[in-house]
Amino acid sequence: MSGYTGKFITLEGIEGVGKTTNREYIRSLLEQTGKPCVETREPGGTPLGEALREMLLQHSHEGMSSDAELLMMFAARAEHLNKVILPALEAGNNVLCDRFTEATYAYQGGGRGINDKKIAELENWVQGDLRPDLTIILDAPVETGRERAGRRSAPDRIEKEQNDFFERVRHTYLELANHYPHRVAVVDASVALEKVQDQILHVMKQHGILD
Ligand code: Z5A
Repeated sequence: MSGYTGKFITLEGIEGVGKTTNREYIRSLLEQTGKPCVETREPGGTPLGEALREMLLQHSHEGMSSDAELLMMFAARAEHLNKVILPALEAGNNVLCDRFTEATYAYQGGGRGINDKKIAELENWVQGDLRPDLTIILDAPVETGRERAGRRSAPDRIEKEQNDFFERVRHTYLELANHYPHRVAVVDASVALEKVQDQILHVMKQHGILD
């Protein structure tokens, strides 16, 4: 839990499940709490983070080692926390972040096979006790997500991985929800948008984010 008066909400899932599509809706729900909402994303959210994002996603860095990828995610996160997330929470705002550390467990842990103890060490170092108040995992079969994402743009360096990589990512997300049910919720994102948003509203109420 963030321990701040504003809420720290993160949005997760494999590519194409609707994170970007649902951000505006979640933001409007958070604004019902009477506090402004700072919307941001990872990797990115700061000039340094966005530069690291470009290096992480562009094809010119094919073959990057998994450890380098992991450390760049946390370098971007350290900057993001210090310059954006913590100041926003300290000022009493809600923060809505498109991906955060659960993505690292899913992609670098589940996808790349890095031991989750290494990830937990970095998480504790960079974040201290800070954890999101609620992580919403938009879940859909890999084929559905990839088909939706493929309609939108050409794959980046991570998106060009094979289906088995994304199956491991999806599986790790679902495991995280099983381990941390008090702060990680799964929404079935394979259904029509209206039904996805009904579920989002429900989990936000269930987890005490909204009355
Ligand atoms: N990454 C990592 O490896 N480790 C980390 O620690 C972090 C990140 C933080 C960038 O993420 C990459 O960074 C990501 C993980 C890695 N790589 N991958 N793969 P990103 O979030 O910027 O990129 P993304 O995951 O590829 O997001 P996306 O492709 O933009 O997907 P999305 O935002 O979830 O989907 P969308 O754009 O909202 O929707 C896609 C399409 O589906 C669009 O046409 C919508 O209109 C449509 N859509 C959405 N919902 C529905 C429903 N319900 N029905 C029908 N159609 C729908």
